[in-house]
Amino acid sequence: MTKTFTLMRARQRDRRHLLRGAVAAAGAAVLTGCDRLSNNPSFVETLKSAQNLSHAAGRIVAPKAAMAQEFSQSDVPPSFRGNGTLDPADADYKALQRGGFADYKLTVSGLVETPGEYTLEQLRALPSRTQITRHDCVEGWSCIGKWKGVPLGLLLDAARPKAEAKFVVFRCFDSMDGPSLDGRDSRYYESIDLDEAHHAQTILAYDLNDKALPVINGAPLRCRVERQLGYKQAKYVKAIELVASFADIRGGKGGYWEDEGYEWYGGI
Ligand SMILES: Nc1nc2c(c(=O)[nH]1)N[C@H]1C(S)=C(S)[C@@H](COP(=O)(O)O)O[C@H]1N2
Ligand SMILES: [Mo]
Repeated sequence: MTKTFTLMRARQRDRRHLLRGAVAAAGAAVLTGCDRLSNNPSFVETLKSAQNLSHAAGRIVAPKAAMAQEFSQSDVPPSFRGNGTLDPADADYKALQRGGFADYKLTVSGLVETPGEYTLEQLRALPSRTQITRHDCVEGWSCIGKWKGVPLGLLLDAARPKAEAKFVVFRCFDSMDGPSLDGRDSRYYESIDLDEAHHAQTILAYDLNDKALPVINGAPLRCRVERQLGYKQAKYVKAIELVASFADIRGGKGGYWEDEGYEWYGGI
């Protein structure tokens, strides 16, 4: 699938979300009117400048506690597709991979009272959640998988976010433009807000389909944010960082694909 095509898809989604945003913004406005408003560039710019508006509208459609659909064991195909990075080339990742991830540590830092580090063994010893869900990629494919991992909310409770903390940023191992080309950081990253981070189905998964997470799917640890699209499901998670804003991180849009034009709230 070409980048142009995926960006086009992202723009179509964007437009749909702007429509929802318009509904929220105009309150009683009828949809046909909003459709026309969304074709008006200055109105669209106003909407875009309200950072969380489409996000807020998504919340009206899908309230905070809504659960993503869960499936049964018989719905799970024998293998789960891989997409995006399938085998990070970065030296630090390669070193951990050679050691079977025994030296892996997840770092929790940023706007928290108690920063911390967790080995995989420690993460596996914590209470876990298992969920069979459908992954939807904007490129037009879906796949059902059984994920097991530690609820992100649990790690956040342990870290005690400061009052200013609003988002969780996932820092990944894989460079998207080749490892450290000219020293520029192109590692995959993503972000979600604290409500989404505390949602029951938001987990850091270490198992897929009853086996340790394969490298193609993000070993040793990947995020599952089940109410959102594929690109939000950060693989190869190296660290989580709590921030008040992501405006000064990289392109400022809250994620690798967001910096390329995808929407920050990737609601399904
Ligand atoms: N670190 C990292 N996370 C990532 C990606 C990636 O390239 N690197 N691709 C994203 C996209 S677009 C999708 S659809 C899913 C693919 O997950 P899978 O390989 O388990 O199918 O991971 C998401 N998370
Ligand atoms: Mo994707």
